Amino acid sequence: MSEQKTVYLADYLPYSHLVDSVDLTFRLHPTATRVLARLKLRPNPDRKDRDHLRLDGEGLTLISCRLDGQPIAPTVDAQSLTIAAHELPHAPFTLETEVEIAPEGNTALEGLYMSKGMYCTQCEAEGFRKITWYPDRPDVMSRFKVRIEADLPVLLSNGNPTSQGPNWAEWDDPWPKPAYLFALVAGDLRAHSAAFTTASGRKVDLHIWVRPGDETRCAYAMDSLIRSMRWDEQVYGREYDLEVFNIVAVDDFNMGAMENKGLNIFNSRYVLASPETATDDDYARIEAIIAHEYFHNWTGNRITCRDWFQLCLKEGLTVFRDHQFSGDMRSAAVRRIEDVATLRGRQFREDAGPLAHPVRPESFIEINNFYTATVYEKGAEVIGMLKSLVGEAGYKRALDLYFDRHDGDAATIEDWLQVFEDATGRDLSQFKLWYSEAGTPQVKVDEAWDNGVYTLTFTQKNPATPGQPKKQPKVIPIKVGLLNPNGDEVVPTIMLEMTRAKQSFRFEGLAAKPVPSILRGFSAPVVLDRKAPAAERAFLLAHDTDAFNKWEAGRALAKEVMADIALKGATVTSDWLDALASVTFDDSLDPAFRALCLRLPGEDDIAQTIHAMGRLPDPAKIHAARREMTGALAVRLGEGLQRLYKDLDDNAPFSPSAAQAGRRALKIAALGLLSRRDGGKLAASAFARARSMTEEIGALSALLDLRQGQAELVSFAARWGRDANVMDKWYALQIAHADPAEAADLTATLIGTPGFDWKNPNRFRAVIGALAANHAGFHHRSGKGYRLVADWLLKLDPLNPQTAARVSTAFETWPRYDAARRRLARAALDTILSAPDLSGDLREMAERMLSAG
Ligand code: B3K
Ligand code: ZN
Repeated sequence: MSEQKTVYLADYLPYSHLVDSVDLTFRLHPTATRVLARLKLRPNPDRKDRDHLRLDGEGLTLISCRLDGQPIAPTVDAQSLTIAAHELPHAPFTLETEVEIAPEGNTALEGLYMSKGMYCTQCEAEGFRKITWYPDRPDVMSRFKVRIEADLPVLLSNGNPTSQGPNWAEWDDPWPKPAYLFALVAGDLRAHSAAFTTASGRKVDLHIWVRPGDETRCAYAMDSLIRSMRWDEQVYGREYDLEVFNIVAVDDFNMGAMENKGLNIFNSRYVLASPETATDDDYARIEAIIAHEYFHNWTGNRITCRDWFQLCLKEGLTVFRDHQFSGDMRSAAVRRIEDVATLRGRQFREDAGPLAHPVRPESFIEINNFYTATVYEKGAEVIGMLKSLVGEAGYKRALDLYFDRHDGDAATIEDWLQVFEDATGRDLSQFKLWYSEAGTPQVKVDEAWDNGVYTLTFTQKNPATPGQPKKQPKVIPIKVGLLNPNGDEVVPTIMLEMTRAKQSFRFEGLAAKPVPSILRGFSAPVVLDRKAPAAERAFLLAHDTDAFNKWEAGRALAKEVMADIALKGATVTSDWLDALASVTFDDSLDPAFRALCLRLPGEDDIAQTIHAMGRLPDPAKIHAARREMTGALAVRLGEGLQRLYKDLDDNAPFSPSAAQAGRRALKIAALGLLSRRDGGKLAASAFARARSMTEEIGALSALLDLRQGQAELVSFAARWGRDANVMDKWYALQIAHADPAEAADLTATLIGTPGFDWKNPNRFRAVIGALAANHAGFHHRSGKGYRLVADWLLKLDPLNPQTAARVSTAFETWPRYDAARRRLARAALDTILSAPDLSGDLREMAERMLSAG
């Protein structure tokens, strides 16, 4: 069991020594791998005190230790190896250790582990210490050379290959790096290869390594990689810096992917794609994640983080960059809407609950618990605001300066903000609050119209969050446009800069009271509090020139309708139905955009909205309200749906392009609604005729929503039973569409099937995670959902604490609900906490969640 120790940002101290070079030799064996490490060390001139040498290590069997060639007996405990200061030379010295580790038994998937006969590593954040004794912290950067010895055909590590022979290979990474970027892979793998010539004319060999048979499904990932490399040159002026770039796909992986220098390791679900096996969403995610990991080469690897509190320095910026990239590759408006929907669904939820924390936290127990939507998604939004405030040109100057000044550094948020101040002359002291204060600001909007003068008054409220009762006003860039009552835009987008708790902005010279379009492009991660009549929302949905706000108007209307039905038993309003009908059938609009408008707000989102209104959300009523709205929409759209479906159901050869994906998304949305009218006839035939996984899943979803599709589920499993990534969809889909009263029982039944390989994180998430994501099912009043998820978290925890802790966030919203549900959720969390030998990871999460009440 790991020890619960809180780490504080304020305690940062540079490391006692510098590591000039690291030579590693791996003699791979499933149960007895030997790791020989030769470190060249010298005292850190930045540390005036003469400190002892303390190296991190966990679960290592020390075989030998030599200092400058002489055997020594250092002090070793469960987490460290220490050599006392008086035993250390004042000058540079060499420390050699040999340890034994057992990758086969490593179920935590951190450090060196095995997945289906292949060796691979995951070191971020603190996994390198499970491989060898080392100062496992990001500010210790060093040059790594690696020798791998194993009876396997493919042996990979970071950097460039230097030499190889039968059963061995050597790698040299010329770029100093922290240990968390170390990687090693060994296995029987096949490559999909290509080449890239950088802007300055250097040739780079590109390889995507997969299990035999999968190499036919790598083309899209490779294409995404090449486009990412070109884009980073063109937009950020950043070139790749090694002779090879390797990507490896692995089936057992705790998260999406990892940006190890020159050797990215990916969850296979974010690499492998073919039209028959991957949905359009999968294609979009592959493109985004390939780009994200590649972009880390500069924002993360060449410039890394001084300590883990600075995580958003690389993650927020790299998410921001991958959003920009996807916006450039696809429809920027559609991407923005999707990104904001994710932000609200995950980060606003986090910010409103017991797990809320600042973009740059100030303390943690287990750093892996801070790879959160706040650090990533809100971290990216903060950079978006910074860019809005300093403008395109200012942003470019600041980024150029950042790369110039900090290449090779382990940097901080202070360094990051300093380059913006130096490049633009702007004082960012107030802006910095975005990094230190948690919580989503609420911005209330009031308007006044008087004698041709239109005034918008904003009032910001920054709600209390755990450990932060009082907040200060933030800088909020609010992009606004004004429309005439006839629908013309009278004031095109301008940015209002809010810096005080309450602030007014005047617009003069208007002939009529305008309709405001506020927070265009979602220019700040805030909640707008503005009462607007349904007719005005419908007007904006029809006329707004800002695509985000056009969508947002329909969204806000839908949310109001859903909340009214759930809370007051109201009926579906014709305002909303009519407004949505005109968007649905407006062929001048992008089909992808229309599909997004037809996607009703999620149930968790409505629960959050109702809670923010000071009311109790009832998951069953919210679920019923959403179904009722879908039914009413199907009736309102009527015969037009059939026509729309036919128009979109073309025979064009498959392309993963955003344009074709948008048409498919609209077609599937139409199919879902049509099914409400024809009892599922069309969906059943669409399933039988499906030519892509997107269509197959779309048709199956429509059937499952009608409580049909059993035969289709059987045929799907018969066809895809051998493909784990596809079968994950089969599990998750049934649970997502299950009747809330049956969701937990269905999950239990699926758990009983032989395919439920719960030690595989993807499968665990596809089953247990899917139940947690079925809002009304998980929060069903029986408490079955809570109990089942808690039981499985406890079962997974001893084997894979990181994934258990991650999935436990299912419980983060428990304080929102009624007393009976709260009691049940508390009981589930108490059961978790009372388990003997609970991991530090899951303990920290459960304790933080319980502290809310
Ligand atoms: N940097 C990794 C995440 C590591 C998570 C460690 N628990 C992937 C990414 O953000 O690109
Ligand atoms: Zn990242």
